[in-house]
Amino acid sequence: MRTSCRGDRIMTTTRAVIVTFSCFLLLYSNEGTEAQQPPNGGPKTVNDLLNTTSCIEQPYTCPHPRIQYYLYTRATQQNPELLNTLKASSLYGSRFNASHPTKIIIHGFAGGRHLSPSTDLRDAYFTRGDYNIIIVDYSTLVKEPCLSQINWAPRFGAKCIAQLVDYLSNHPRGVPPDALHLIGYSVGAHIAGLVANYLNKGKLGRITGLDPTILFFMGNNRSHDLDPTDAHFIDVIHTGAGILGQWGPNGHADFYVNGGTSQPGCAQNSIFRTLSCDHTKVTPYFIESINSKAGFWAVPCPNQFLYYLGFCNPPDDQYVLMGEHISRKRIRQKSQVCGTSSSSCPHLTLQGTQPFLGSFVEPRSSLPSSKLAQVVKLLHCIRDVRNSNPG
Ligand SMILES: [Ca+2]
Repeated sequence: MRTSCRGDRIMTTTRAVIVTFSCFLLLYSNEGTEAQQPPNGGPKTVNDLLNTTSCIEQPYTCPHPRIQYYLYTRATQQNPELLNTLKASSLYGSRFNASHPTKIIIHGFAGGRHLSPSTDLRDAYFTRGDYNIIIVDYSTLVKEPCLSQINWAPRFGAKCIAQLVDYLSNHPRGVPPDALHLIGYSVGAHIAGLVANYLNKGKLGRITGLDPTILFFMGNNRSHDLDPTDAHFIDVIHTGAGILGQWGPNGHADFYVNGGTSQPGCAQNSIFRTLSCDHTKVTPYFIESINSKAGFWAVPCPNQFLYYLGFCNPPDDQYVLMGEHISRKRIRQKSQVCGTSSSSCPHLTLQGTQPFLGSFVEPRSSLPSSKLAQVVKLLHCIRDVRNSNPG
């Protein structure tokens, strides 16, 4: 018993250190291009993080004043409408149009409705056409970590967003859950998945997880994070997998950009900046995919090792599109072909009974796939040679 308690304390302390380290990495990452560094006198120790201004105060009921829903349409781009989920008149009086696609954006640490990627996502969609863009703004809760609520706060946020989904679903001018596309970045990706746990009826249409954070969610209980049961379709893009992002798989299709862990242009003079850069790089990839003519194309591949060895180089018709306009139908067909048999799709065994398409992405540009693979291999060789001769 004594050993067990001591073990528990060690585990708790270790977890607190990991969480704190990760929190600061996320906090200092450049999610919000206008994000400010914590002022002097901010939290400096683990104890300081137990009760910060980012902790949620009572009453713990939804809607909560620090979790707000701002509706943007092309007509109201500069003047969003604040939705009140307790009043039917709120949606009646808004520019919400059920005939337009509806996107719900959930930011991550140090994010907010005035910050990228929320703003860039919104602008990219309006460049494309008419949408209902709802940005969930909980910026005052993620200015700094609140360790005392570290497990509970994301669930509470998800519970409130589920109330928004129910509100839209029950409203005569609203839309059902399967018409919704939730886009979550970092911890926001997990919050999007957690929403499914609190819906009164229906199932979400689509969730896009942008590098779901590894923080907080390291167990095997899939009700605690983003998994394929949370929506009809879930696509996940990994750019900092295994460091600040989860390795996955989390969805029906998981995309590992450039191998999923390290991104071009992210070699910085600080390890903090390098790791956070890999994590945040996921947002420009997805944002660019909204209006990109070339698109980001992915090749199915069982694992990273085979990818780097150049064994994943299928014919053109095997590629799938990543991002907003994902080749959903083709991915579905592949999943059905693969089923859950480990003999035809060995990588399925990684996911148990869930269909999984392991994919690795390179921007395809106009090069044919075989030529592109040669270029990729050449770049990897140059990198390896450089790494082996640091001088
Ligand atoms: Ca889940």
